[in-house]
Amino acid sequence: MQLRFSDSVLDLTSTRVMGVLNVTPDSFSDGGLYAAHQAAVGHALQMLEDGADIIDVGGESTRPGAQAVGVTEELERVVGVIEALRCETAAPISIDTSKPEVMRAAAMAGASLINDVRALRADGALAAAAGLKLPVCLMHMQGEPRTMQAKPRYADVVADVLADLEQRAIDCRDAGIPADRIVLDPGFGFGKTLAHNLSLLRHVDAFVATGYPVMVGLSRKSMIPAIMTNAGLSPPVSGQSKRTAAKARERLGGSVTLALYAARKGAHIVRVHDVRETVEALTIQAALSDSTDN
Ligand code: 7PM
Repeated sequence: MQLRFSDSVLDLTSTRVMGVLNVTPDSFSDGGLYAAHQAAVGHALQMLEDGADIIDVGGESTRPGAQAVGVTEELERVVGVIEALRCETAAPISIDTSKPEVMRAAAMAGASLINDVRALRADGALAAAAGLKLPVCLMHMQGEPRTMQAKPRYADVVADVLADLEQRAIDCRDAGIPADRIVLDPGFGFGKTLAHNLSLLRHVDAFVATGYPVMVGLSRKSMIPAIMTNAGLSPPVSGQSKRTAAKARERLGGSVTLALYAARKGAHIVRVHDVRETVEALTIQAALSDSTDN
């Protein structure tokens, strides 16, 4: 299994790591856009040094209940970062967006992959992606970010999400995106309860069985504290008041554990914030499965 970019190929025989680069005003520096861009590029280069295989650049917060971001603002956030990063590295850069204008500008700036949590459902997105001839990651989401966690319902979450993604892959192929440019993602936390997320994770192999490369995003998601609370551990603290760094650290062990489990279930790409720790865990797991006893 491999993923073909326009100028390179990513071998997916072992699990690959996608590093998350959020370029939102709060995520890097309060010293203006230029300083934020510089900090973002620095962080991306650090993730590559730590072993990331792909950098996922995102300028729109898809957090449940988040404000929609306008095209101009999203373009301002991501295009400069992709251009600057492209000058520094040949590593594949992914653009996390649903907007066709952003897809086109990102591709011009050097992006190699389109990662869309709305699976190219926005007006013009499917045609834009097909025209750009870039590989696409189709993520499953039930509902819209603002309301998706209200009452997620499935008859059979694994079968339903799988059927939705397979249908979407067919729609994309009909629109001219070849099968070998399609990646599927169950969309953990996007219109799913904890029970839904756990079922999907236990059955990641069912997604792998489709023959498409499978990506998963579990890093720092709320299912981690949810599991701990259910186990009677880590009493829920007032989430809003807590500093981002403290929250991230609190979810590190859970994030690495979930990434490792998904990799064992055959996931080809794990999308993570904590690249160094994830690469370390995956490398150790690989050494344990590869080595012959003596
Ligand atoms: C707040 C909550 C901020 C959740 C950001 C998020 C995925 C993704 C995201 C995923 C793919 C995050 C999410 N999640 N793209 N973009 N798969 N393909 O945790 O699971 O980064 S945004």
